Amino acid sequence: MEFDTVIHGGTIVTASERYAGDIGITDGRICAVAERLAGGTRRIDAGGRLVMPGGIEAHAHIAQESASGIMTADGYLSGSISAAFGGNSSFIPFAAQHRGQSIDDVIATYDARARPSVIDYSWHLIVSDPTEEVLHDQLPRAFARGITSLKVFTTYDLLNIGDAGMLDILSVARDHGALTMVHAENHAMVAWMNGELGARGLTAPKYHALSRPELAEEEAINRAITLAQLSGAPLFVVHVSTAGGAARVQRARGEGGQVFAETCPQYLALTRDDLDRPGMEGAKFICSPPLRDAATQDALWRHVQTGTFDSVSSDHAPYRFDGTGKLMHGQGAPYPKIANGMPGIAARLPWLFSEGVVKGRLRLEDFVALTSTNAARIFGAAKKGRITPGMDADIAIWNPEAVRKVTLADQHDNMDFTPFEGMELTGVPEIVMTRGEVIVAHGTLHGKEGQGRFFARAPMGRTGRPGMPVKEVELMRAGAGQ
Ligand code: DUC
Ligand code: ZN
Ligand code: ZN
Repeated sequence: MEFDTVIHGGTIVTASERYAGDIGITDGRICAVAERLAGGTRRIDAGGRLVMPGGIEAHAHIAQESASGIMTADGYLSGSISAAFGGNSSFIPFAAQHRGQSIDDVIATYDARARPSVIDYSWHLIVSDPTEEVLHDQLPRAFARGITSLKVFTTYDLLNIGDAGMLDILSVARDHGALTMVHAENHAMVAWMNGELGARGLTAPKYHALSRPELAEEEAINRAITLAQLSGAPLFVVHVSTAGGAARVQRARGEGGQVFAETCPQYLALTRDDLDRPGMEGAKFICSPPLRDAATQDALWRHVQTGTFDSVSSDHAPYRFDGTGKLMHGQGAPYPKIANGMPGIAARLPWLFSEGVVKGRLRLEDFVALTSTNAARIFGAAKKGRITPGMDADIAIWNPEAVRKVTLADQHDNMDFTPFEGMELTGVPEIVMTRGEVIVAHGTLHGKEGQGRFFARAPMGRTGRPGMPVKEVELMRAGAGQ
């Protein structure tokens, strides 16, 4: 067999095992994995390093306007380059519907925006306006195109769709094998806290953390899971930041629910103390849900280690520390006027490798599962996230011993700060490939603008999760002969 490329001499790591082996690649696909492979037009010597599936970033905001109209600093060129330097071969950012927009127009817009991408991409929709047409005409068309996941919000004035809207969306998604993701925080509790803090004149960045209590997330996760249970739909809870929220996910799974969840490095690496940096510096650390405390970090780590979280995603939401982003409402803006979100697409994998694998919290196989394989499985990326014949050759070769300090320049994004600045991390993705093409090698970009491709995703299967039956719904169905 002749190969375009052979990667040889590495330790292949998958979500289930590690072994010494070579990988043969032809036409962008893995076509052989064996102890030793001869040939190859190009031979890449992995030199004993780790050869893993390239990361799949399943939560990133790229070329996306917030509901209040602030554009992210990264478009698909800089966002994908930053992702690639961070060890990712593909990503699934959001395509956001704002009220009044049709889903078809949203997809056409992001189709154009994503063209410069260096890595492969798909989208999760954000649905903020679930009209009859959206539910029964536009969404099914998007699902048929392979955009098989969507996100809803329980908070923010312009995004929150309410419990009834959520039930409508969950039901439509269920009928088409699509997955509903949820940003879960109780809107009224946050609004009430904003009022209480404002009345006391407490509007510096650090009060953002108080304005969105852990209780608000725990309540909304419980409610989202309960609504998913009633509608019999699968659910993915994004950016879980609380022990109570994670425990609720864990309980639902124990009861048979098809409930998935992620957390993010910032909730494990940073605390609300970071919001209390001098002057407006704290604004850099404003994200929602907010950073918590050390006890919550410990609890979240336990959930990462014991499988409550399927993935660790960056929630890359790049708003610069200037008038285009964080400081759009001026230097002394009160926290409710400061854009929510922080960058992290390049830092996600090196941070998790260093703090997880190198510090002995995670096995290498867990790292692969949490950063690539699980996202591929859950979001229906059938050709990605695994090293086995037939898969896209999306591969990252890691030097597990190289030590690097996080700098802004190393993020290769369009930001003017990184919240991970100065952290010393062990483990570097030295070579990153997308469909057999080297896009990053030893700190140099080889990927070309526009070389990334959209990938369609499959609907979800239901096998293996019995679900959480609801008596009354079963009686209703029986009564209707369904
Ligand atoms: N939720 C996100 O997922 N990202 C940025 C801001 C937010 O509220
Ligand atoms: Zn969110
Ligand atoms: Zn997000």
